[in-house]
Amino acid sequence: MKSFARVATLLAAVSSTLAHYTFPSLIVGGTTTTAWEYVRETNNYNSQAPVTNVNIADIRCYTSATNVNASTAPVAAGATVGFACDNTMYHPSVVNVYMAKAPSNITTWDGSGTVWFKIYQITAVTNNGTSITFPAQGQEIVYFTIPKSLPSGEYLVRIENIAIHAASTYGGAQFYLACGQINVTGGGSGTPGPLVAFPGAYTGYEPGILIDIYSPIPATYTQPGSAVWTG
Ligand SMILES: *[C@@H]1O[C@H](CO)[C@@H](O)[C@H](O)[C@H]1NC(C)=O
Ligand SMILES: *[C@@H]1O[C@H](CO)[C@@H](O)[C@H](O)[C@H]1NC(C)=O
Ligand SMILES: *[C@@H]1O[C@H](CO)[C@@H](O)[C@H](O)[C@H]1NC(C)=O
Ligand SMILES: *[C@@H]1O[C@H](CO)[C@@H](O)[C@H](O)[C@H]1NC(C)=O
Ligand SMILES: [Cu+2]
Repeated sequence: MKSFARVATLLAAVSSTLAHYTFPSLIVGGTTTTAWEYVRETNNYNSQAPVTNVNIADIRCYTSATNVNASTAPVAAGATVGFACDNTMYHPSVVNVYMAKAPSNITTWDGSGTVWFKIYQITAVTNNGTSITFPAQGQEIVYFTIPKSLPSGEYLVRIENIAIHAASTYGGAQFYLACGQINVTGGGSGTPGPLVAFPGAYTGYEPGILIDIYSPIPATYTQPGSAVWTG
């Protein structure tokens, strides 16, 4: 089993040198929209490289643009929305989707502050140390529901895929992320929470971020981030 774990670690190291991935398209009304039409173009749109430092501004939306040129997609509260990956999420990994309401014009808002709440997650499945599997692994689309009671308004929607194949040392987890812009209509009067900030939500020492998934196989897995708000 030891040698198997070593081979798995080696394979993970090799695959980390291959092309990675971004999330350039929102899926709205069942249609995959143009790359970077409703998603803010990320700094890695060419390299597809992950963020590995949870303490830098890139962990928020992975963009340094000051003139955001993404459009804002109209979406009804309660609707299903998705993000399409430009590859598959081929690493052992988990997913979180967060949202944050723009205080005014979303175009000029960078998403700073303790304003983000989680609406969806895909965690790992464990079996008391016998196995660990990743339902997100190999998927290329992540669908989620905009909570029906979410107040109407303009929101950033942030997808985050945390790859933990090489996460046994600090800074080894890879964050693939992007922020889309949606305009929620027909919403309710819910109060989303708990709220977190990016950076701030993670220290990098969380048991679901700093973790060896091979040896021994973890008996349980703790999903990083705040609790899901379902409305
Ligand atoms: C939008 O902004 C990005 C930088 O974030 C830039 O690379 C891209 O060319 C711009 N697109 C258009 C159509 O201006
Ligand atoms: C938001 O700001 C952008 C850039 O300044 C501007 O083009 C746009 O018209 C504004 N939208 C609204 C609804 O004010
Ligand atoms: C989980 O694994 C531990 C250690 O091997 C064992 O003692 C325990 O009985 C197991 N629990 C279940 C529910 O299988
Ligand atoms: C969002 O929808 C509201 C209500 O229909 C509208 O007034 C506003 O201009 C929209 N904002 C954007 C950015 O489309
Ligand atoms: Cu990788």
